[in-house]
Amino acid sequence: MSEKFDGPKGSDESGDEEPALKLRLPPIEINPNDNQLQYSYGLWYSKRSVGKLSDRRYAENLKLIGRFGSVEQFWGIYSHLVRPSDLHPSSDFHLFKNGIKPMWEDLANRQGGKWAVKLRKGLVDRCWENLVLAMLGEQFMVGEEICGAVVSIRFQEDKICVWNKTSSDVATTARIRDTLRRVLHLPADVLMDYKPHTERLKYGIIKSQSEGVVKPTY
Ligand code: MGP
Repeated sequence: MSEKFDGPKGSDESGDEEPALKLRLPPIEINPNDNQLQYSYGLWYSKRSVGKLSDRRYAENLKLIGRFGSVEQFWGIYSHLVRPSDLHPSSDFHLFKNGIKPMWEDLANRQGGKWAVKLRKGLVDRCWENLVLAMLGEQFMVGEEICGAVVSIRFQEDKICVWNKTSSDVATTARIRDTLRRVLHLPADVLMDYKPHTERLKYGIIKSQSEGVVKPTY
C-alpha cells in the first residue's frame, strides 16, 4: 500500500522552468461495481522536522499511504488507518486530489491558499472525518477549486486546513469557509484564518500575527 513518489526533478514535462513537482503515478483502477467518486485522491502522511525546509526536503518527508477513486476504496483505506489523535504530535495526514502533491510548490497549489481552523484537543477525529466526507461528497460546491485537506496533530492543539487553487477568488474562498464551518459544526467563537501560499513561497516561515488565536481575514 505504501508508495513513494519520485520527488522534485529539474524540469517537468510541460516545459515549466520551475522545479518539477508533478506526480508520475499509474492510473487508479476502479472496480466497475464500485461507487466512483467525482475525483480520485491520494492520502499522505508526514512527520514534521525542525526548521525551514526546501521543497525537496519537504517532499521527502511526504509518504503516500494510498490512493482511491471510489467509495469502497476509500473505506478500504480509511477503516484501517489510525485516528489522527493517535498520531505522534507533529504528524499530518494530507488528503489531496490525485495528481496534486500536498505542497505549496505544486503547480495546482501555487496560486492558492488554505483555510485553517485550530481545534482544542479532543475534537480532531470527528472534525477530520466530517471534513473528509464533505470533500468526497462534493459538499463545497466550488468545482475544481478544492485541492485537498490537511489534519495536523500538534502538542497544544490540532489544526485542520482546506487548500484551494485560487487565493484571489474571494467568492470561492468565502464559500469554502462557510461550508467548512457548517460541516465541522464549529461554534461561532472559533475563528478561521486564510493564508495564500504565495506568502509562504516568498518568505518561507510566516508566523500568524496572533499566536494561539487564528485571525479572521473575512
Ligand atoms: P505547517 O505544518 O504547515 O505549519 O508548516 P504550522 O507550523 O503547523 O502552522 P503555520 O501557522 O505555520 O501554518 C511547518 C513548516 O513545514 C513550514 O514552516 C515549512 O518549513 C514546512 N512546510 C510546510 N508546508 C505545507 C510546506 C510546503 O508546502 N512546502 C515546503 N517547502 N515546506 C513546507
